[in-house]
Amino acid sequence: MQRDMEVLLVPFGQGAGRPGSEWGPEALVKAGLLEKLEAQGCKVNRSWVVPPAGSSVSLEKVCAGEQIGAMKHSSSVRGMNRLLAQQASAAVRRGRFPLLIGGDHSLAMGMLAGISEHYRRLGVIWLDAHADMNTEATSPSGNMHGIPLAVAMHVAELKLADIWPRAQSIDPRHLALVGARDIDPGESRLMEDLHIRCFSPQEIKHRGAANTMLEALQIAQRGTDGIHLSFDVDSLDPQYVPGTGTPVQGGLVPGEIAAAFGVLRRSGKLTSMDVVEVNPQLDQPDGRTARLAAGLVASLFNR
Ligand code: EXY
Ligand code: MN
Ligand code: MN
Ligand code: MN
Repeated sequence: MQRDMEVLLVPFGQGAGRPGSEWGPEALVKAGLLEKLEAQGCKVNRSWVVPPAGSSVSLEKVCAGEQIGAMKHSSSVRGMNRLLAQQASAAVRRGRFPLLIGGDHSLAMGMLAGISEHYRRLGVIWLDAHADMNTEATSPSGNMHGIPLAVAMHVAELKLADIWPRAQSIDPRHLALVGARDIDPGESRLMEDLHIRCFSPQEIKHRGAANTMLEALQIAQRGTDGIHLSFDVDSLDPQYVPGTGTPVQGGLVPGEIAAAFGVLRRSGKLTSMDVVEVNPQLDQPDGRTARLAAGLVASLFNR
């Protein structure tokens, strides 16, 4: 895997239903993630993705635009993702490995929008307790972090192309969900219609995490020229990640994520990734969620 990295730190959490994930990047930096990557020989170019400090343009103004239906903070979410898409696209153009440190999961829209410009077909592995593919019409919460995959597949009102003009939509045939266990009715209908492969925690525990990730990797790499890993820390069981905003019982244990990441590391096939939904305001005082996430992400780049 490319070890010349563009680490995009995005302190933004308005896609989530509760505040706090905007402090995720700071917590992951404090947990030593960047030093861990450098210790594995990665060249870490870091940039904070916010409107230039002191600029007359506030984040709110950058994000001006009409509300999309009932989706909360939709104009600021879209604006922030436009900023991110520009930087993600530039990172790929520079030949670097884009790593997004969020922030809530709506930021995957900006990553996929900017990165997809540079690939004929981009595969996606979505590691998450949730399917994140409600549309504006089916979302039960109105929170934008619940729709990024519907946006990425161009089945929502909002499209990747609204975020980055040269974005390409993600083909559901190149998408694998790993760990999903809290799926809304609208999402399961979509998953059925689009024949999206979803590996539940039960299946993962039965087959083993490494075997499961091998199959997910085959799905994401068949006919594609790049693979994006979207790592939502709530894929882990809440007992290990108290610091996340939408915990769901029956999740994966750290050893399973580590085994799955070992398969991805050895494949060398990942071309970009994000780590999202760390919410330090909900974490234990010892910062265990950020520390666990930092260790797992760095393990993907072990020499
Ligand atoms: N499916 C629920 C919704 O759409 O509101 C919950 C989504 C949680 C999304 C988090 C990021 O994974
Ligand atoms: Mn809100
Ligand atoms: Mn998610
Ligand atoms: Mn989730």
